[in-house]
Amino acid sequence: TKVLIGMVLGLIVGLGINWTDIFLMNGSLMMADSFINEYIVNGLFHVVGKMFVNALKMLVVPLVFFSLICGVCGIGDIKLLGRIGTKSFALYMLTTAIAIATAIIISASIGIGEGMNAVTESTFTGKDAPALSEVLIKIIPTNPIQAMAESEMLSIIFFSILVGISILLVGKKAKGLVSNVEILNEVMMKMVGLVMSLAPYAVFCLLAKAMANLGVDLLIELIGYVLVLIGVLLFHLFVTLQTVLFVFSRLNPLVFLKKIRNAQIFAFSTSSSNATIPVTLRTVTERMGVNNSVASFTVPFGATINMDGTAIMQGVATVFIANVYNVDLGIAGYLTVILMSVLASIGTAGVPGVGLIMLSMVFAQVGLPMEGIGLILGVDRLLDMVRTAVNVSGDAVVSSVVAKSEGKLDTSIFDDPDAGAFDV
Ligand code: DAS
Repeated sequence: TKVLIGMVLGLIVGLGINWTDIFLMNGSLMMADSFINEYIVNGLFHVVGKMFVNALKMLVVPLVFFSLICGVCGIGDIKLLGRIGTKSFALYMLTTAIAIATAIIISASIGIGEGMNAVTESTFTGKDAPALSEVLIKIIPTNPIQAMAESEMLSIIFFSILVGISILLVGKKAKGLVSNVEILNEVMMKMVGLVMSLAPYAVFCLLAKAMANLGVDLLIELIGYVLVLIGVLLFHLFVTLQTVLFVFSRLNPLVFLKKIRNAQIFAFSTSSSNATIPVTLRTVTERMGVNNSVASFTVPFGATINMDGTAIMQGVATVFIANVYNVDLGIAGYLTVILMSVLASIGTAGVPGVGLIMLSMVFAQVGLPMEGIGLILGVDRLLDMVRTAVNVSGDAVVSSVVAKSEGKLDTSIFDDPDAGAFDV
């Protein structure tokens, strides 16, 4: 709610300043107007907003590094990686890739954010999106520390996964190390929480500044962005995920949606897939009949590496900001965004607001201005709730499909709409 208040106040103050610019034509008030623009809008608001966006970027490298090692080590021993690990990993990546491709195709064909022609404060030299071959080669870092220093995220993701697998190969001796990495991951989640607690103030400043400079057409564009994003999220939830469910396992989609309602409600209200794990686990085992031997792996694994809703936000936001700032990403650019978002969703821990942190990483990779984050920050906290509910729905779909393929789905439970019903 504090973020929503920050958002509404930011819009009002920004619009107010924008309108005074129009009406303050006579001499005496001109001074006040230029003071407001000079020292408040492009002074205070600009500084606070920039500091918050920097704080988001500050979190990315350590967050991805520790949450990825944690996620891979969470797989347990390498043997478990076998059929269940490979199947769920492949399905998680498939649904995420379909999610973001859908998001990009729909938002690019609608053309959201076009005609805004916003300019960034810094003369934004849009570095051309790197060629895909270049992107693939860079996945393997020559110097992992340098990759971290330069936020080369694909290299960091590759290196972190390799570290995780290598720790597993060390076996029992590394038990202490694994628990230390888990603690460091927890430290990073707390740090995300600290930074996100500043979001209301940052949202106010970033939106007030953007509105003061861009006026009411930004508001109209933002409403378009929110509507398209929610539309794509719902399309993915009711069409894509149901199709995957039906194609792979002939399970009744309508019954499925009724059964996962509790997990979706909890995810919506907490905006955190991680916090929802206990509810998702209980839903998937007691309401859907997935055997615990599968669910205990696929649900936490999904909460860490599977983020269909987040990938959709990253697809829509990238198209929106590219159009607002008139940056032509081209096919190679969008393919890089799809690759980045799928990989970023692997490294995104399921806590509130991390999707936005990963978005700054995607923007950096394809050369979009960081200021763009400020434009959508205000509405993002609202959308985080919807996309987290979509994230956990994807976890539940893949858990059911993998269980069905392993003969570990109790269809008598699944087909009974009221089996295992419970309240959160
Ligand atoms: N809130 C994150 C989650 O828990 C998703 C996001 O931030 O995009 O899944």
